[in-house]
Amino acid sequence: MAPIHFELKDSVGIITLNRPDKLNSFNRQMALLMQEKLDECKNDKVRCVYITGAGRAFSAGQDLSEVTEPGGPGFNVILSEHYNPIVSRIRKLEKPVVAAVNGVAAGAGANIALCSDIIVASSSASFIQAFSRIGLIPDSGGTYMLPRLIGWQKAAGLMMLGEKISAEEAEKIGMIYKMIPDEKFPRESMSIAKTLAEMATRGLAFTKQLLNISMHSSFEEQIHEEDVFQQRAAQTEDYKEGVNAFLEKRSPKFRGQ
Ligand code: LHQ
Repeated sequence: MAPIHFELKDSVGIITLNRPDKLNSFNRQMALLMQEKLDECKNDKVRCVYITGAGRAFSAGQDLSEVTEPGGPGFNVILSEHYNPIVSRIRKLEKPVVAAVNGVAAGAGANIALCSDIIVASSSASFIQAFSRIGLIPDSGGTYMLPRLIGWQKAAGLMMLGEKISAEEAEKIGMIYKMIPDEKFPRESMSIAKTLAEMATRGLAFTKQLLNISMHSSFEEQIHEEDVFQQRAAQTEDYKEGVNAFLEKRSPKFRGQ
């Protein structure tokens, strides 16, 4: 059974973390395959990426039995070759990435979700910055994303205390976009991805790039970037279609161009 399952459906690239008996914890093979699949998602046929987990977990982060195995990947490669290339690909991918957190998300598993563009979680899901419990620091972009999502104080508390929080709490503090009741989760989370896949893909990619840039720019720099990207958006076929459809009082048919 491949540790990552990939499927393209209705222009959504569905990446399923697939080691359910290990709570979808990452080993080297899985981390490298995830990078491969994210690269496949650069293809124009994919207009939204949807990441979820098989079984009861989203992901328990690093497979801790692998790091203690003699001959297993060492700390000198785990971030540089496994997690950093994954989260960097997610942030750079020029299309929306939805993390559909179906169950517990711990350690690097939680932070891969937090690096996605839109994070939704099923009502029974939970998040835990498990690192401090084993003497490690939060990685996979966690120290960058978490304080920006929920503020310094909440981030420091969650990262230092390593407390598990529910999807409901995660929604309340702004860590995720929304919580969806378990019974509706597969359908409604996928419906968000399908909606995004039918939208103006390049415009969404520009929005994503602007959000990335906003992390480190001044107000004046940011409004300059908005000017640059708005002019690019205005050159797209989808903008022409969007404005024509509005004027003709019909629904737009975006093609991602
Ligand atoms: C696991 C794991 C797991 C192996 C559950 N590995 N077996 C970067 C730099 C370098 C090295 C290290 O890693 C990193 C990045 C990281 O991600 S560090 C953080 C690694 N992750 C964790 O510390 C989380 C550890 N797991 C947990 O805290 C809990 O298992 C969670 C909260 C995920 C789920 O709790 P429960 O729902 O109560 O399940 P459980 O604890 O009973 O786990 C079920 C089984 O899965 C159990 O095995 P068993 O044989 O007893 O059924 C666990 O040992 C195994 N498992 N996580 N990461």
